[in-house]
Amino acid sequence: HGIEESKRAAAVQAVKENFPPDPHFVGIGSGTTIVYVVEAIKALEQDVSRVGFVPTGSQSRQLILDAGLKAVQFDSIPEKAVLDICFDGADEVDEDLNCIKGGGACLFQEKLVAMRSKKFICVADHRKLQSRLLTSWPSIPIEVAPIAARQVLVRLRELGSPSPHLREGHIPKAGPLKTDQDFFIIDAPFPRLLTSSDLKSTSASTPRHDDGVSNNGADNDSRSEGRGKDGIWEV
Ligand code: DER
Repeated sequence: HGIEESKRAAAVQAVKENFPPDPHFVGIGSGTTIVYVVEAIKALEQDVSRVGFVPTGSQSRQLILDAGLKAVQFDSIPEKAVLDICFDGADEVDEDLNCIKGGGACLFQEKLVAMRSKKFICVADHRKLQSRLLTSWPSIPIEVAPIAARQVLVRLRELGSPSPHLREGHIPKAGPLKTDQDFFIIDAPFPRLLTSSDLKSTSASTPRHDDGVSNNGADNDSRSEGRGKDGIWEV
């Protein structure tokens, strides 16, 4: 099969095996594979005209509207309501179904929708499956508020990323790409996935100054609150 046929086959099977008989809200992810998921939903026998399809960004919303389906923005869902299911793609998946997401710079809304869904169906062709993450997708995308970007870059370097960097827009626009939330995307390459002990060990280190010099720990009392000498907060 060519790649497009593999994506379509994965999408058709995912919808056939998982689309609920009478859902109220269904999450629709971002990227190119999800196009085949919407196509498969449209091809279902059942009537989906009353289903609220919740987008994960402007591309996803356009896809829902172009398919003639009802789009319901995340903040319009009734307060106590949850989504019956959410379909989305991924950049890389391991055998435990851990995913790297964010290649399409929609990960904030994707996460919002996935976390509010009873079930998350990841639709990915064979290229995405690796024995461990960071094999074919070299970095971890992070969506960050512009004002926090510099501090997050510092922290990522402390966590061992050799070259975390802001993702540039691929359209003629000087400066970093902006997401649907008007946030930046940092891509942080890592040689291997961090473990919780990696995170514990670095966060236990003494707070660092901007110039990277560790303080002498003199302000132990403030460190207990996680705030370094010069106010840098350990995350
Ligand atoms: O950004 C994401 O996480 C998307 O789901 C996306 O990367 C998947 O893209 P694809 O279906 O075009 O490979």
